[in-house]
Amino acid sequence: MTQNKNVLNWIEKIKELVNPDKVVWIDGSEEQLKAISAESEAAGELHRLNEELLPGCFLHRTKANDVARVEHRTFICSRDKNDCGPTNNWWDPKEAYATLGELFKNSYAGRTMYVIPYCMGQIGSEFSKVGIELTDSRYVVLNMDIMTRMGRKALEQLGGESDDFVRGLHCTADIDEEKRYICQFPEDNAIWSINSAYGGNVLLGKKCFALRIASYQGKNEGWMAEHMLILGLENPQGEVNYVTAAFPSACGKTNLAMLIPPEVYKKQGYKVWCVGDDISWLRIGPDGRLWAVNPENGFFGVAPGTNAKSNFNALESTKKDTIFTNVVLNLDNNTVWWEGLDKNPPKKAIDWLGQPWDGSTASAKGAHPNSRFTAPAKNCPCISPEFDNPAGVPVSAIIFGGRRAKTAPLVYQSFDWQHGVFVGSTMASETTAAAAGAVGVVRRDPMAMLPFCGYHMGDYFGHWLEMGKKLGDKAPKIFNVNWFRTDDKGNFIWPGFGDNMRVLMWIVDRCAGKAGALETPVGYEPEPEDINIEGLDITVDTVRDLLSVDPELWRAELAGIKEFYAKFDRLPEELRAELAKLEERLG
Ligand code: SAT
Ligand code: MN
Repeated sequence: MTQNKNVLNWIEKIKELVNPDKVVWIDGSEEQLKAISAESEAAGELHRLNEELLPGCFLHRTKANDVARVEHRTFICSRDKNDCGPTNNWWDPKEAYATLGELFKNSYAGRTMYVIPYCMGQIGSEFSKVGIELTDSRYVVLNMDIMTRMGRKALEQLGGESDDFVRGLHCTADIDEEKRYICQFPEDNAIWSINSAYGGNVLLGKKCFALRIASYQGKNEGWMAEHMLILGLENPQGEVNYVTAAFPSACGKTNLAMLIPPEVYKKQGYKVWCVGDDISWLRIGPDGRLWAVNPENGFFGVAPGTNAKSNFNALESTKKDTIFTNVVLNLDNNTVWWEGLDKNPPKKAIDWLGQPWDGSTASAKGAHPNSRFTAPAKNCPCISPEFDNPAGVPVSAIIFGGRRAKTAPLVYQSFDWQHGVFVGSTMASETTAAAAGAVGVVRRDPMAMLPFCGYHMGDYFGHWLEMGKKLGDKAPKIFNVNWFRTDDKGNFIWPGFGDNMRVLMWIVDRCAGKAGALETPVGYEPEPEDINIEGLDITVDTVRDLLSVDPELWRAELAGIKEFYAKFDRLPEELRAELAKLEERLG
């Protein structure tokens, strides 16, 4: 399929190591993909769902020990340990290659090697980047088909001479968690992943390339790879303002990206367009503004909690050509179900572990909390007309956010870019099921990039500050939001979901110079009256509460930030200065 010697030589070398029975190049044609899904079905890896209700859809179950990303087994293998930084696991590349080399040796014996050329970003765009993933998993092939632009066209994008592609090697091996490794080699443009068959560990175009490797490339090439959704907010005059937002995994990026405006805005003609739900590649455009592209081609969304009310557009996106992973199989009509889909769990069903399930056992969940759908972006009813625009969309605002039961107010704006970088760098969130480990623990997750930054986080903050200097007065405004404040009983106070648009409206108006603000120690906040609550059953006083900044809690926050910053040997001075200023403002 290609004459590119760099590609062919690399594959030859890997073949010698892993010793496949057969090599199949993925050309991206419909016949080939159909044949591969039929083989998967025959092998019991995929279960075909109801062809009338869910045409082209399949269910897949992973092994019970393989249901999320494994951050403690994810490594940045930079030559110099200092380039990896204090927030990543470092492994000497020589040792990593040696250890994984042993595991990969003959790992493909008796298996087929699929060669997946794929493109992150639009085909034909000078900003796009090509990767090649070698895998023994048909499930990976079929998911990569949904998540990326793949096949022959990706090789054409690379061209016959170029060496600029990310070399991804994956093997399912025995799915042995003791021997599971996800290794990034930023200086070699390489990723090696073994002993997993779950999402972010094996769909190498996603977190491994489009964030870890790409963030490193971005630092060297003057752009940014961020864990951000992109959405467009269209006003009744037809003008669209774009915002990006960084939240940790499973904190509602997909929901915000596809939100349906509440009635008060819908009736006036407001619309929301989804450009992306997880990853943004950001560059300074010819006009000096910041422009965002979604390098992906599909959504790998969390299923539980997704329903017609929480995210109608995501649910619609999963109605055809979608792969469901670790959800419930409804035996009555051969469809799928998960907690939070509706109030009628199927009585005759199979749970995510493959066991009979009757929907009545309140204790055992039918779907895994991190069960997922892989759906084509083009299925989304509100996909932006700019989705395929290689130039991307101009960004007016960057929003940070996390899950905080207390402390962080509903929304505030940073005083300027530098302060905004401080706000992003000190982001914290309560952990979710998207990664292995305890759920509900507060952890610092700068820019939601803690598990995804491919180099030293201190240098990453420096890169953010640098980008701000280049953008000057054309820089997007930076905000922080928190939809997750709870009352004394632990109930969420803010309604969330589509109503988050009420907060976005203040943000967009601020960017346009149309909304006022109050100055607080942490940043600019709306006047409570400036958040439109028409049609909600909360009062202005509730909004005032949601916006409150409790100095006691914030002093505790300061202590947490100091402790976090103390980890960094390479922390930009500007951020220490911002910390000192915050301390001063809090008194
Ligand atoms: O598993 S993924 O990394 O692809 C999804 C996520 O954790 O955000
Ligand atoms: Mn994510």
